[in-house]
Amino acid sequence: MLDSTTQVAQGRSVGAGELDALIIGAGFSGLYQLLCLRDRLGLSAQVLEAGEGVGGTWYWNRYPGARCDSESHSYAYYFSEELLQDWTWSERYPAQPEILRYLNHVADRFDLRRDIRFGARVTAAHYDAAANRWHVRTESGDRYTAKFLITAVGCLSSANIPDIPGLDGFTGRWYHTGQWPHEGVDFTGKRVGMIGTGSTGIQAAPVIAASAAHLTVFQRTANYSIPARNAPLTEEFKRWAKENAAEIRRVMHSTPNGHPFAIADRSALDVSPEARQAIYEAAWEKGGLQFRATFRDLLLDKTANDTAAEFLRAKIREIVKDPATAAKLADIDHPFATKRPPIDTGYFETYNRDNVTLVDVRATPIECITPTGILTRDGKEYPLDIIVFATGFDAMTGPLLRMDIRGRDGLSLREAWQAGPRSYLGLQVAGFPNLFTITGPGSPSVLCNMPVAIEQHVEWITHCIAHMRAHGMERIEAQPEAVDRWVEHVNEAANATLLPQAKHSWYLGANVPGKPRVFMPYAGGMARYREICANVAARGYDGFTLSG
Ligand code: NA7
Repeated sequence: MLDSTTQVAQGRSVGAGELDALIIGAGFSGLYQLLCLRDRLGLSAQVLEAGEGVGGTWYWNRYPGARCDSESHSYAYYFSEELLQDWTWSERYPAQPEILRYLNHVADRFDLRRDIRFGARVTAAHYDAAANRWHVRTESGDRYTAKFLITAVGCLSSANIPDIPGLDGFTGRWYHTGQWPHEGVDFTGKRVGMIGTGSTGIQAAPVIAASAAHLTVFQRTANYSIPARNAPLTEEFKRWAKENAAEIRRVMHSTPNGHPFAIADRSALDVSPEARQAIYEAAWEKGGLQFRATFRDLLLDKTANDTAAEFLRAKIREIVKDPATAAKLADIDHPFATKRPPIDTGYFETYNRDNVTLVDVRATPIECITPTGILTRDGKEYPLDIIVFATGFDAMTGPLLRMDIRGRDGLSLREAWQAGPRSYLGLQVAGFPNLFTITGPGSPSVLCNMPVAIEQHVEWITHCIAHMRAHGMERIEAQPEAVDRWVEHVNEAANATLLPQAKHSWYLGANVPGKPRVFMPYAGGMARYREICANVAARGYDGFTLSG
């Protein structure tokens, strides 16, 4: 029998022999990591990308209404002044095609494409301790060898398609929003059923309803949403963003969630009810994720949170004309922002259309998918031509665990993370030397404006590898005690907030049956995390073992 390393080592060897570094994924993370390692450190580095183009999340998520919830001037790389000056966003929130154009622009501008292999889905990566090398294999059997392996696989790239009986026999068409056909889907004259009311469903529903004959939304958990108030950017704003890039970067680096706005330093309970209402009204009018920044204690104190939650529930009841539908939409069972708070363009208004129906599948769960529709437990069948699964992702750990990653002594990541992800700083896992996980579980990642989290990780990894080279070090590995301490700290940070109170949140892995319930991202704030990582490096990579 072959050992695991030998199995991976079989197959066609590709590329110019052994590489210094192999990067998995060509989204925001992988592109910048390639640039840093190749052009700044002079390493031989390559990216393996499953898609046929760059973009990662934005390559796959082409569903109707797909748009970023971070404001465009903050949803960009800040490492290059020239790049900041030569790219101009057109809207307050960038739509998927514009982000994809941006990432293609970045790939061309920095000549990255020549070191990216497209259509190369990594299936296995095994560490050979004797040689201190990673052997990586793709779906098509190509194999690569590298000293450093860096996963840039994104947090939301493994589609969660619920196991509902009958899907195989459905005679219509069905799609998951995260695997959307490139040619688009024509909803004209179709009866569409959409399952899921997270950020994606909330973006997609108004757009689907505008062209479908009928849209039935299957809601399991009612959700808050705040108007995005998207609009074209004015020439004045575009100029301001370019002229003030340094200040915008400073603000993003100083806030807990990496957005370009500060959190107000006041408690929701220290102002009068009238003043609070006025503050919420102004934030509602302004729109966007900034609503969360109105008070410093919305995620820390349940009573403070209740004031925001009640304001938002009242807005739903005000917008939605049918009281029964409004009641279902406003029956939200978790504190505001303890699940990722969506922002929308006409979501609640969509339920005032004659061609839209809301089905509460918490009250009457989906029994099965029939050949012609969806049947709920009360015996009602909803006839459908198309089913859209806006059911989210096996977040954070899913993209890593679907590859067969094995560290020392054949230890698989799946075994190591059986009871939930355990990492040091979200960057390394004990037993997996020279493997770095960009925005891995245990780092701020999804609780932060992603490009900010990504740049910090990529730069930290780059400095770490530069340090190793300067000191003749070949291997770096997280120490088990450092992992234990970090996991404890990640838990403490989450428990200091209201975040774990949303029992069905994907932050906890609760959306995927059988997944361990562990709060995955680091909730201590991006600014604090940045400082922790910088201190670890300054102390000679405290908590890591470096060896020659
Ligand atoms: P989310 O936020 O995970 O939302 C998925 C939605 O699908 C959510 O409403 C789920 O209900 C629902 N869902 C999942 N499985 C089922 C089944 N089996 N039956 C009924 N409903 C189901 O994913 P999104 O794609 O919207 O957003 C992901 C992130 O992308 C977002 O947070 C931003 O960071 C960008 P549940 O709440 O689990 O009861």
